[in-house]
Amino acid sequence: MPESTLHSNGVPIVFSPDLFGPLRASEGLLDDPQALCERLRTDGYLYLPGVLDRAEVLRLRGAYFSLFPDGYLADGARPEAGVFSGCVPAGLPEYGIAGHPAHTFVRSAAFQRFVDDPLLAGLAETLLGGSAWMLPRRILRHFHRGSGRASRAHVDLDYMNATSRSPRVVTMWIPVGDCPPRTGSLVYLEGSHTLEPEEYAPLRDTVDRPGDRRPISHDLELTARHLGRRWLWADFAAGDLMVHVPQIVHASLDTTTDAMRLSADIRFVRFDDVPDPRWLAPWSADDGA
Ligand SMILES: O=C(O)CCC(=O)C(=O)O
Repeated sequence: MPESTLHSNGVPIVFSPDLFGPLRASEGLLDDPQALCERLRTDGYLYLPGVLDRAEVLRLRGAYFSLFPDGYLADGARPEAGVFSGCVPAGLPEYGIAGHPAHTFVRSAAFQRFVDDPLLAGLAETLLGGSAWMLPRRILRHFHRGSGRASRAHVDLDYMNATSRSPRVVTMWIPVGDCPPRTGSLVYLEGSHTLEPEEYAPLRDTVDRPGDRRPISHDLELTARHLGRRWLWADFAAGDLMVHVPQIVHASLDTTTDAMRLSADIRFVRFDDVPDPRWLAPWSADDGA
């Protein structure tokens, strides 16, 4: 991408080589479990382009956007394209709460079938080194342009630490549709899984959500400069899969395209660990977890 300005939570960040770098792709290691585990340890993430069935992912996208009332999608756009009309129909419930399509969708057979892909469970077991299961709280994240919402810089462990700070969790982030940076892609702070939490603790004092100590920052440039690290990005496409460890700092960019951002994140834990009880029920945007 040429040098330009992106945003996250409405805060600008210049897309320049000192602040952004490319994610390293690891799909070539899929047949080598040891190398894959080593890569996850080294990078804190696995970027696996094209490992899922693109047509299947796009079908899921279409099934979700078909649930919206008339007027939400642009005139003539197929649900699979997920193009925003610019208008949120009156009466649509708050995002992700009971009655909203995202709340319905994570409880649907179509979504369950999709996340039950044996490739995902097999990969989790390889990476966790033993029998693993998927936590029932699976999040669907949908942003349209103008919503001013994105995920603040955070580590997953700060949201799953009720029982222990067990590192035996892997998160899988699945773009449900093409998701270049301007559509609101996920970005990872390079090598940040090796940081001590004390190193980013000072950033939490200026986060735009006073009273919540879990997010690290809503300001991605401040975060990058404070920690002297770049944000790693990719031009995600439907069919790509990201895996990350719960200690890596990540965030998302604002959606500024007509095409909407849709993704799912799911987490696997070892059978022999006690999971955080907040992740044992299906996701609802108002579950407070
Ligand atoms: O999709 C997002 O914006 C955030 C996802 C995330 O934080 C995760 O998958 O752990």
